[in-house]
Amino acid sequence: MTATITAFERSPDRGNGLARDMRLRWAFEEVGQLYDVRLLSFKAMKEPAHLALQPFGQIPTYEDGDLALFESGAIVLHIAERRPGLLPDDANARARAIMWMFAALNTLEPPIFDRNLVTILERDRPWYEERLAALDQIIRKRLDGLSSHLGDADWLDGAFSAGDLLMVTVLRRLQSSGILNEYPNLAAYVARAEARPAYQRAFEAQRAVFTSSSAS
Ligand code: GTB
Repeated sequence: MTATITAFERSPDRGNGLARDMRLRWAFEEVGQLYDVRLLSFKAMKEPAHLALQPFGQIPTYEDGDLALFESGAIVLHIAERRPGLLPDDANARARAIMWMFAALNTLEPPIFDRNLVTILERDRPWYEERLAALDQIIRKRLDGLSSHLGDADWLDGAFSAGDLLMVTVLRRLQSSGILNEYPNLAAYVARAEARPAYQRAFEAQRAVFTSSSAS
């Protein structure tokens, strides 16, 4: 049976690969698994049928036979566990790859996500500049640590893994801030990941949704 994921019918990022279905699409492409996509309007995301799958009314979700999942990190882990390509066989290396998945989602993503929200929702507020500066300081601390760890390696721990996949999707959300350019090894890391054929296929697939929705 082919797994089905959900994605925005019309992504607010205009097909720039920032919505979280991109993580799933990329993981599927890395492990060579076919998948189907069900596109949802913002209205449909809040209706009972979708809330039964995702209690917060968000995308993405994953359905395969009897199994329904939400949370992009959990879904990437599930995809990675079922086929080779995203998690090492060695038990210790596998544990470290999963550690980097958590680091991406628990340590890097929160301040980066907050920064994105603040720039969208609080731009006109009197505290905007101060809040942005405080978030940028936290983000730089996290990037300092990540950059030191990566050094001149290609990936976070040996071969490319699900940890790199999630980390890169998080770092890409800094694109418009310019902060990533202060860390040449991290900017090169993101570019290296984006050059992967699996990434490119996933990116084109999600961009095609936006292109066709804008044409209609
Ligand atoms: N923790 C959950 C997960 O990882 O799966 C978070 C899921 C989530 O935030 N989904 C967002 C959503 O459904 C889409 S990805 N939002 C609608 C809602 O909450 O009502 C977040 C996102 C949205 C838009 C952009 N963008 O325009 O650049 C980027 C990322």
